[in-house]
Amino acid sequence: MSHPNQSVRRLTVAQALVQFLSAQYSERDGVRHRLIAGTWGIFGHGNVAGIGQALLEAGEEAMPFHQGRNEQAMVHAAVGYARQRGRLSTQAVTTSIGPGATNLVTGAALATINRLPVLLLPGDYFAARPADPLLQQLEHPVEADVSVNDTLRPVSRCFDRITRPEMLIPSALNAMRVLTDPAETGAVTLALPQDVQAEAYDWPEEFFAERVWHVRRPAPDRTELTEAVRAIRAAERPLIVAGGGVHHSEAEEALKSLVDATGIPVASTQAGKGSLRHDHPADLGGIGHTGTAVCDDLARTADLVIGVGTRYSDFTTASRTLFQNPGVRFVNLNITAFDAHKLAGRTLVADARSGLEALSEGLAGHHVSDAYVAEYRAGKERWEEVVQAAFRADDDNAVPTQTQVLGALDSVVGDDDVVINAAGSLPGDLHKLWRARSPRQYHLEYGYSCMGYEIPAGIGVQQAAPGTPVWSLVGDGTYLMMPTEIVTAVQEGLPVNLVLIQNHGYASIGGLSEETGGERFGTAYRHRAADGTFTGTPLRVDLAANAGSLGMDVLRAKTVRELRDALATARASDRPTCVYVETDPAPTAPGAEAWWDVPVAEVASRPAALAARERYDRHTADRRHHL
Ligand SMILES: Cc1ncc(C[n+]2csc(CCOP(=O)(O)OP(=O)(O)O)c2C)c(N)n1
Ligand SMILES: [Mg+2]
Repeated sequence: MSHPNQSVRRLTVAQALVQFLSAQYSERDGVRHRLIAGTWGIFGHGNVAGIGQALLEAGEEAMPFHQGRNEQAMVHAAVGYARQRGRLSTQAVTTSIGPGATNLVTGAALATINRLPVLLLPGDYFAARPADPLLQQLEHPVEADVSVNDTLRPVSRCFDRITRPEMLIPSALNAMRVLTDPAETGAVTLALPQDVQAEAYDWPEEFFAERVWHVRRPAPDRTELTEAVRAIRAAERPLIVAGGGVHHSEAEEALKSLVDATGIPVASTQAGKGSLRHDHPADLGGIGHTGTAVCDDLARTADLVIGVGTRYSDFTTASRTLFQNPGVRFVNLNITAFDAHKLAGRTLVADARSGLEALSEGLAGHHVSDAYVAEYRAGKERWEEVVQAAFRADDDNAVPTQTQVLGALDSVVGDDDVVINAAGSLPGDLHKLWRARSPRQYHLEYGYSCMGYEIPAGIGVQQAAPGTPVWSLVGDGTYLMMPTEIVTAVQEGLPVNLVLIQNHGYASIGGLSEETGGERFGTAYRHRAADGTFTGTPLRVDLAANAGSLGMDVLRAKTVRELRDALATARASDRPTCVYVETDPAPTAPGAEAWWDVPVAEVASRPAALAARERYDRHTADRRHHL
């Protein structure tokens, strides 16, 4: 189709998409960022001749290309990149058809749940259907237009399938809108049938013009603000719960100003930790099931909880058992009305920074009581002793426990080092113990808690923050789930550091299993014994040798002293380096201060489950509906 009075450029759909993406920018607070900073890809027949050819034609400057090993991992890398860049810049991921495309599902869910933008470009079956079924095609006997890519619909914030070239124009614009919308963002999927990718079309020149997407900071509604201020002024024991929205909005300074002026203490979720520096007198650390004693004590007695950019996950609310003050009320500052309404909260729908600034103005002259300040400061001091005890190693020549590993890391990192983790027993230990020194330091993916996020995310973070030491912390189970992107770090020359903690299986789920009557069934990495169970000797796998074989430098640390030295060496190195350590399983982490609801068998023959169910029933009695 030609466009009268418009100049046009004849390109394939794939070429047009790459050209379009190379000209998109985001802007917030007057600063411009390239929106799609690069494209990850693994090629197969679904994208090699379409997007692959288009990337080659565009060249590295127009669209940098990164080669991944696993499609899910490429999404993790893009997510890590986007989070480090404050959601103002992200990466695209191109895949083939079928298994390449469905490998995206886990990454897409992770991105969407964590509200982090990524652009997914899976190949799809021919739109014209010349010879069904093609290789890797699922033929649905009833719904002929279903493709395996439809599995991406529920995990995407926006999904489209480009079955005609001209569809790309509205669809690509809408995709950019969602990626840069602070309330809607997440995984954005444009499924690209392989014949359409290669088809030529006369594109209007304007489609390729630079386009800047303003990332808005909506201010609060006046009535909601007045009500929120009134509620906070009336509260005697207010507690701020800082969530990931504080970081996404870069609202840390605004939060600090509010807290400095009012004395209201801050508890943080996994996504929000680091909203205040750990040594700020009002920073009480993590809240909820993996929270600190001082936070959870305050949460139990708070009369007003001020949620800032939080989704109130079950870990935060201790499965709705944490906020026990009979009169407790919630004020929720959130950019999505969906989250602001949670726990029957008073809503303050706004950007976190705008909202906090408005609250500071409205609260001028207000300060919580001296007694309240003294109470939480004393609690903070007591918790600091818990941290020190967990980090301290009395014998430098002993095998470290896991919390001593964190203590050693704490002693070598600088203010800007980034520590990445997502699953296992580390998230709980880190939430309770880590001393976050800067807003981006504590990089915990705990929306999806996806084993295997850490290594690829480390690559994305390192790409976003060259020169910053990056630490991917992984357990042995997590390492085995997805070590493949080590090769990518080596290929890209990215000095990501790995701290690999060997404890021969799933310590976290083993503990959970024991608590819930499962007797650690199936959670240790051991040989099958004569009776058929996995209770034989530990598996003799050498994960350090594995990391070395993929191209990393490897340092094996057997003692606390060797560990500290190895961490310092890794930090100074300009090569990707793995610090491997076997840990002493003796528990040195503080126990849970609040409950987490994991249902236990209501009937069973084994005593462990019966005892666990009794405990469970006692806890469920504490559940509350906040109305
Ligand atoms: C992809 C994925 N599968 C399963 C789980 C459930 N899960 C959470 S932690 C964990 C074990 C992690 O083991 P490891 O990395 O060795 O850490 P450890 O528990 O020993 O600290 C499992 C299986 C998960 N979070 N992600
Ligand atoms: Mg383990």
